[in-house]
Amino acid sequence: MDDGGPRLPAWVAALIGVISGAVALGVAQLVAGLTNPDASPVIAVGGSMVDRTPAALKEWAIRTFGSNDKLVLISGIVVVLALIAAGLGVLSRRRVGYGMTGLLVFGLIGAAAAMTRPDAGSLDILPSLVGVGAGAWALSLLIRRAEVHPWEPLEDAAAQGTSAWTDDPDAPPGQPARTSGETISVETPPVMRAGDDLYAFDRRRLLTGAVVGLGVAGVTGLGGKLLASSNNVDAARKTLAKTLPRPTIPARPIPAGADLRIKGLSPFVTPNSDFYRVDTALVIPGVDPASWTLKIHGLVDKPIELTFADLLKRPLMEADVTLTCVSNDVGGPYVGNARWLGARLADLLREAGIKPGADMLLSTSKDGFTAGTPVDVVMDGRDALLAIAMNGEVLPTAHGFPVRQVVPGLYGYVSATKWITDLKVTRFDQDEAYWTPRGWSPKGPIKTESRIDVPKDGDDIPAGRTTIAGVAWAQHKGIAAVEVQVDGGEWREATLAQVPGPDTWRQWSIVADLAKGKHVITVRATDVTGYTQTLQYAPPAPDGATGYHSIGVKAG
Ligand SMILES: Nc1nc2c(c(=O)[nH]1)N[C@H]1C(S)=C(S)[C@@H](COP(=O)(O)O)O[C@H]1N2
Ligand SMILES: [Mo]
Repeated sequence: MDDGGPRLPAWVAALIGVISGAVALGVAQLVAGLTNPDASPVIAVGGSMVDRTPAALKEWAIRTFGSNDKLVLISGIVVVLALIAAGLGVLSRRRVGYGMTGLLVFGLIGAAAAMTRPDAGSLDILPSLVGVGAGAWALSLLIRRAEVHPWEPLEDAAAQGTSAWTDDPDAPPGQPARTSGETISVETPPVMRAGDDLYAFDRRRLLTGAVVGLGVAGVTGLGGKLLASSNNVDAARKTLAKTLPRPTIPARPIPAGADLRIKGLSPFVTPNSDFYRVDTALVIPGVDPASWTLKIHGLVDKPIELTFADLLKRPLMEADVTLTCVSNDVGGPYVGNARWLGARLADLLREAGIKPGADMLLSTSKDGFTAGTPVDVVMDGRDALLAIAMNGEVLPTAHGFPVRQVVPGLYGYVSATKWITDLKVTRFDQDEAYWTPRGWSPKGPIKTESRIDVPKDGDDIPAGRTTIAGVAWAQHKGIAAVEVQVDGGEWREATLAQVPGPDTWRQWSIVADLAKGKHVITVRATDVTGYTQTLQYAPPAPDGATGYHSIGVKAG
């Protein structure tokens, strides 16, 4: 219902809505920073959206945006929220209560999302609710500040003893107008005719209100972000870096011939900073090793609960293992090789005592992600680890600090749980891991694949002798041969680099003589079991891509 006064222009109301929304989010961020960063409404809603995203859409997002997929999602949510807030502002012209109700609804959605996150605590309701309160307060304040009523003198005008309101609607905005015989200053609100509605607002009060509102939103939002990142996890990583235990069982040195050192070819060891990152976490979970524990329970004789100190006291071993993401399409980037330091999973499980009939190891992360790993794979002697370090460095937070699982030969989604906190020994017919109900196969052995790194697809290269090089992987089997074909001709065997074992990728290279013109170069690998990767293309879903990687180049 109208209060009878002239209404604010729609854009002013929309602006007020957006500023109030920003105040709500900023304050929510601050409260989240003080309590739990994951409980920020945008992060919580985004997280729920990630968990509800159909596999095909997730696939598309990873393909299209790569590791920026999270940034794109958050930006999208913020844009949608800004549009909604603008709409609520416009509604508030009719009655502030409409805008307030709208804000409350969004606060409840945020609170519901935060409360239903897998790692939710009872305090997680606070950021959304306090944020909405602040937003509602900002909304009513800004609307009241900006509105001008014919019967109310303007603040500035009143100070000058003049009435701001003009009875001459045709008076040009910002110009002194005659009102009841008095003149007023340039502070006169613009008064315009639009249809039959008289729109007016107090420009100066709106401006100061907007600046203060944006200031509050910015300061609280930034403060919340700072609080969230200045937690003790970084400090704990630094302390651990000084006391990182030495391996009881060091890995064999990486053979000198493992890296062919060809420009453009993936280095044998992927630096941590270049290592691909794939996970469902919008905010990297902060897990303090001082309070970290790992429960091993389920179908075991003796459940175990391990502290981080307990883990460090165990014999630690190193292993060179190449991780691969099931979402990696043919020729894709989601594969990387690192030296991991950790405790042997099989030893721990043996201590707990696996009961007959158990065939699945369900690992759970701090943020609720789960992976289901076949028990027989973990127990067959391969270097399945609870890893605490990566390439000689404390595990980076993005890669699972303080502890993650690494199992050679299995795609990450069924084995490589980061920020791991729980291990349940169970059965595939009794439990389901995160990606299974989302359309991905319950089991995910890595498929034998190969990739051309140099030249790149679409490159212009000089005609004549050209080095073609890349990587091939068949973890826990090992790569036996790589062949390269130019323009559908004969398959020629590439030179293979050395490898420390069967669990890493293997570099390869070959020299080809390319005449002037366009060429298609294709690669295929054969693993140690004698299996040659299939030509048949399969997309990543449901259990990993297959097909030959081909590139096109122009020699000139
Ligand atoms: N907690 C958690 N762990 C996770 C995931 C996840 O979403 N959450 N994704 C898995 C997937 S799909 C892959 S491919 C690997 C990637 O590990 P990286 O990010 O260290 O490369 O982590 C695995 N571990
Ligand atoms: Mo993955």
